[in-house]
Amino acid sequence: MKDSAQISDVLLRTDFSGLELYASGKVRDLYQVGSEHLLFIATDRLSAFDYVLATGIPQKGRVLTQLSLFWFEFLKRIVPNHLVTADVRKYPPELQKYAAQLHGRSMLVVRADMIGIECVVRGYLSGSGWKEYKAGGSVCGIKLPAGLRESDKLPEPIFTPAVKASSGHDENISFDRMVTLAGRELSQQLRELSVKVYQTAADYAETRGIIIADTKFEFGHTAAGLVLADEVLTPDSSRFWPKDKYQPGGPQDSYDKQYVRDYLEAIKWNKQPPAPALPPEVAARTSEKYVEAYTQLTGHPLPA
Ligand code: Q0Z
Repeated sequence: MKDSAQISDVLLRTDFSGLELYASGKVRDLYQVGSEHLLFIATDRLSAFDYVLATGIPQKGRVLTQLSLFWFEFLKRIVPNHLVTADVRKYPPELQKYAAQLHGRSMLVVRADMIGIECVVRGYLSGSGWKEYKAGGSVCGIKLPAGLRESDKLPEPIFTPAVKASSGHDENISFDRMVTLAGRELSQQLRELSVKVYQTAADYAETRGIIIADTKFEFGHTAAGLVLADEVLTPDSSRFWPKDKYQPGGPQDSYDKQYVRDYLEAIKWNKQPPAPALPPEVAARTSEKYVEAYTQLTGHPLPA
């Protein structure tokens, strides 16, 4: 009966009465569960040009969650992570009444003491990295060779930390600044770990036809030590480029959001709120791109 209703079921906002909202982002919500755990939920919201659009993308929350789970498993020998379980039946009893909403798009995680620095690794020159390079030949204080073009592959991946600025945007900082904020030993540990995790994931993704141009990790301290937290190596935390279309010398099409960006440019949205709704076919094609990213990267269909 509701096969079609199920698969087109879009979650724009969560409402778990009785649970305390711990944090809410543009596209994700975090709830407090007991004193030691958090419930991490990926909604189907989509942000483009810094705004959350009025239209949800079917399957997006499931794809991001399942991709994070894939990477946590793939990377667990290199880095411990905050995941407890994504099996809703193993969630605490008070969450069971929300099982249908939570299935596939949520994770029960250990509450960590988050390190307030975004651990960004770049293998390619794009976004703010490209802007900084164009302006002064370096990125976050790292001097790069002359003559690089936009989207070029870097000689080796670089660690370019950032902090949340008051504007809500990320502000790139030098490694020295990170040392001042977080201490030398921890900063060196995070830099080494971040680059290793990126390299491992990017090497794998390339064999599956996807370039991970850059990505952002967030780490925290738990009783068990340092863990990789948040979502990992998703299209929302990374730039994914289809390898077969890679053409350095300019910006690359986004693996997932290109139809949305093209539509918003075509209607000449002034990029001021309210963000417009998307035509159903743009939402549907975008959904297909997210699902395709999962399938292409993992080699498996998106789990039911
Ligand atoms: C992650 C974020 C989101 C908004 C806090 N395991 C953890 N322990 C403590 N804090 C966090 C985590 Cl993952 C944590 N964020 C990022 C997620 C909505 C902000 F769903 N903030």
